[in-house]
Amino acid sequence: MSRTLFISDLHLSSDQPRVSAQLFDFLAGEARGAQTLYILGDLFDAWLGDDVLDASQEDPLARQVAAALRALHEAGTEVRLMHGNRDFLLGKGFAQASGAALIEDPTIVTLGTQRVIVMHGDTLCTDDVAYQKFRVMARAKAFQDEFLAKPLAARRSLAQEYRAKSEQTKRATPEEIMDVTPSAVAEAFRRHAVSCMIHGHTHRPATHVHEVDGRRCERWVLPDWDRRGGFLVAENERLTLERF
Ligand code: LP5
Ligand code: MN
Repeated sequence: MSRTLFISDLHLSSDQPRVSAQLFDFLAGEARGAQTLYILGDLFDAWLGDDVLDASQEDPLARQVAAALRALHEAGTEVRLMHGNRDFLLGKGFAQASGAALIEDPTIVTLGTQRVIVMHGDTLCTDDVAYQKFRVMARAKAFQDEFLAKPLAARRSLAQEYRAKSEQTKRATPEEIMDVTPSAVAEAFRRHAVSCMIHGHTHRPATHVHEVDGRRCERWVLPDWDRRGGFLVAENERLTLERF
């Protein structure tokens, strides 16, 4: 039987060593023997550029995570990595160091006999207009090139500023705005002709059933790892959400 695992929203940072420890346990334990591990965005709390992997950098977390993913990859599990809204600057350097393959958002995956759409989830939050504006800016190549050309210390302080602004904006934004927009979910099921979706980002782990043009569709939302993490396991097309 083919076993596929999905995780997202770990938000790894050196301030939260417990979460990194949980990931290292997961990669050395539960994940071994799986055919594929999908990481659907926000593996890191903020990714400032692949040069954080350089041996000259004081913080070893990025190197440790890359090494742990590489060990899983070398043990025979394919690791596939999608960008989130915090770590969309993960690039070829990280892919090479970790053995992970960067995948597009969205990607269509085949589980057993079923085609499934996997995504980070932020693109489904179309009512969050302030965020979608930020997203367009942050994903523009010119903006990223300019950011990446700055010294690491300057990037770190800009990222802190963005994070603070984000936390401030979120406090003033109604909860339902920050959840997925139902019409965007329906549109994704329709456009990709799938009836199963897996995503993270909203930190609201659940299984939702949607009816789209008379079709029964399932949407699986992955948990974040900030308080209590977990993963989704697919054994052929059978999905189960597991919490730690
Ligand atoms: O991330 P989270 O969970 O707090 O909230 C998200 C949305 N916010 C974001 C912004 C990120 O947190 C910013 C951190 C990025 C770190 C990467 C560093 C590399 C940057 C490189 C740039 C090329 O994604 C939040 C959503 C929420 O999810 C729910 O979906 O609501 O969106 C907002 O809060 C909207 C805000 O308008 C975002 C504002 C960000 C700052 C804007 C720039 C301000 C200019 C600062 C001065 C230079
Ligand atoms: Mn996210």
